[in-house]
Amino acid sequence: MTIRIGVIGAGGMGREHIKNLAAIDGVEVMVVADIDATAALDAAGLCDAAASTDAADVAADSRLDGVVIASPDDTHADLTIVAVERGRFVLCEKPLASVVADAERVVAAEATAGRPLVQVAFMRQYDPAHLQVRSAMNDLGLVRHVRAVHRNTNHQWERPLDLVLSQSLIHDVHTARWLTGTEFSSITTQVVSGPRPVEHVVLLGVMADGSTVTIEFVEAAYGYDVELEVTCERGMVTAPQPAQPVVRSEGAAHQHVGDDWFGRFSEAYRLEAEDWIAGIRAGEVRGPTSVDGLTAQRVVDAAIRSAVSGEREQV
Ligand code: ISE
Repeated sequence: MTIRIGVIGAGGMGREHIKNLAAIDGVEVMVVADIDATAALDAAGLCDAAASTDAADVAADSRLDGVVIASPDDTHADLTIVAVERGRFVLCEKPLASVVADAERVVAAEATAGRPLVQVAFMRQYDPAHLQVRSAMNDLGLVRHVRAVHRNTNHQWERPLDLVLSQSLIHDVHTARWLTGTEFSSITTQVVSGPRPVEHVVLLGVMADGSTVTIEFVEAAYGYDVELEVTCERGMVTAPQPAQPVVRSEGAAHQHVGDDWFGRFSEAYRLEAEDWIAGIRAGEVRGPTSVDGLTAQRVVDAAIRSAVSGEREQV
């Protein structure tokens, strides 16, 4: 049976999903929507799809089995709800919503639909390096500490703290929940501003089982770089960096780091797309759920409160 997909949002992430979905046997990307007609046409051309400028129309399209939502963050919740109310499967880019109340509306709509339909694109769960960490943890006993470092090269952006948290660190929040299997109970935020409103953020989370999490974000000039380290009762595991050749020339040795997430997580995006489609075929959601999206948003909300109050905040 052919699985018919609509993609909303023809920016970088929308195009990444189109490329990966169109490469899967038995998948047809039927329509691509973007408010910018030229961008919609261009992205639709990647997979011979129709182009549309009406996102809500695509979310409601009864010919589709699934809808990918990769439009601006503040449109995610409403478009997801339109699709869910019509029984469509959704792969929604993170964040599920820009505020907790909207994420709660999505979870409520899915409950009313009576079956799981929404996957949130926390794609690190599919990253081979993250999966290796998780599997190595099996022999090391209980988790005591998770340390995540997230370095971005968004030099052109001047993001305020709420966007750094809801667009970037929300990934690390989800990773910590996924790896520890428990929830954040409190969080403390420290922010350092410089030329940009946010140069460096450190989050210290205490989990419900007493383990701790530190998440650091830095605007880095040299490249996009993500690190993960988990300390358990009987050992410690770090995520391997993607394999890259070491090139020696002109008296120096070089190893490519890359400057965006499309390179670093290309395999994760590909595996995420395959698993989402396999889930649609089986009539289930296999990856991170709407409740994961909502829970991560609540942690982000508490982190924002902590930055304002200067205190440790309950999640
Ligand atoms: C971006 O939106 C992403 O989703 C990337 O995965 C993340 O690492 C980056 O910080 C975000 O800006």
